[in-house]
Amino acid sequence: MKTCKLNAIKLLFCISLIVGCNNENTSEKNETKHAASTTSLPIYIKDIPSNHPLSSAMKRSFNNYEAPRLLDNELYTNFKYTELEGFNYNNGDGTVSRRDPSKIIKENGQYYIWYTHRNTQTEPRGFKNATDVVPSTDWDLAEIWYATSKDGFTWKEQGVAIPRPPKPNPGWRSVATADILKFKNKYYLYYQAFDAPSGTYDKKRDAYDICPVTMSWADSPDGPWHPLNTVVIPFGNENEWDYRVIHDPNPLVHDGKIYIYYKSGLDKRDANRKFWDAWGLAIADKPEGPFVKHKLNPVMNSGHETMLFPFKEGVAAIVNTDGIEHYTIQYAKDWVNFEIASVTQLLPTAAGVYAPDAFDDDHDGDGITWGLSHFINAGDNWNKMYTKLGRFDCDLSQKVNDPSLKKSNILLPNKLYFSQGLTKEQRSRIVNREQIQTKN
Ligand code: AAL
Repeated sequence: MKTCKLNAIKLLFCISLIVGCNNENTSEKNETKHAASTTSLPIYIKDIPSNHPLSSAMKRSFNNYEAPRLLDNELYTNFKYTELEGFNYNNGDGTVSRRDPSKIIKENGQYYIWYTHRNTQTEPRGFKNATDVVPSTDWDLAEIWYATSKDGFTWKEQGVAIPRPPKPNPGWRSVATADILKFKNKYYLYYQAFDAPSGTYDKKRDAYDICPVTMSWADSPDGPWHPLNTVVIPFGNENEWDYRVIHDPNPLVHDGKIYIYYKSGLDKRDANRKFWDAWGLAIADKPEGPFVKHKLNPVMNSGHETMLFPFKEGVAAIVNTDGIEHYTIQYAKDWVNFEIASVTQLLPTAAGVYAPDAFDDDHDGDGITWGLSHFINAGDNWNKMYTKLGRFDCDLSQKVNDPSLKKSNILLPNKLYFSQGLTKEQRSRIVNREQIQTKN
């Protein structure tokens, strides 16, 4: 109801802007426009005259977002976080990690989630110190495990879904960062398959963290999983934007086809970290491919680990860190051309969302209200690097209306701000500059 009213206001407003523009050359209308411009903007949105002159910011409010007020914006939310029950992290000694959760699906009356699971003799020690049993990074020497839950808060770890296959099959070193697809009553896990410790520098590609994306399928979410053992999303050619890496496959179903969004990026992926993370789209008729890359790729210009779900007739994306449009929620009505729908804060990281209609392909996505996020540096100790899973709740659903989740003034503890302190070098640069200025 509320949305209809707002859409009506938006429509009226757009029409009025168009009408206003078309009439710009007639002197009669110019007089009206002039008359309107001497009046302040009315206090009620409904009272704004069709030809009232607007600043760029106000035009943007009506034209660029779902709704001008956060409270009415179905694609705005803040996020609440809850610790999970049921996962053991070996007292946070860095030897056990769970990260990069998949989407969550509900089958047989319970929720299922898959994730990167590492249980190694030591914490990650960098690729120079990696051995057959010592991991380089948090996602090295990992397997894909799964867990189930009745309520989404307490989870029961069920064990391995996709083990590391024997050498030389893709992923013999590590399998990580899986996402789930349900298609025609079969289940498909797409994931990254490493044949070297992640972090190893690949001279040919001038990049770290190289691995192909492959897939395993099963008749049941409990497995057994059958590996395809081939690359499903091919790397781009040299000089193409997605030549260096293909990461974070995220499958959905649209118009009877499999849509996989994946991360790659422009520029060198070396230690200077000057690369530009961006997202591509690859489409196939069948889960095993062949996947054809969209000619407008990349379709998103930001996001390290982007979370996607069907929304209305289009697809929405939670764009977390990295890139010019980080911390935004975006929407692509045509599943290709993304626009910013809102800007928000404290977003989940690399989360797996529970989108009940993720694979329904009914052009009427409701949205999401929860999922599991990962939290890197879980023990606040980079020398014992591990990641844990936690739950987030939000209101990005058309059916749910929780005004408390539409607030933007989230109070964070002061110590969080002061934990973002200056380095010694920054402090002395600032002090030196002050001293020079005082002398002058
Ligand atoms: C994640 C993802 C991919 C990367 C690594 C593990 O956040 O982007 O999965 O390879 O980091």
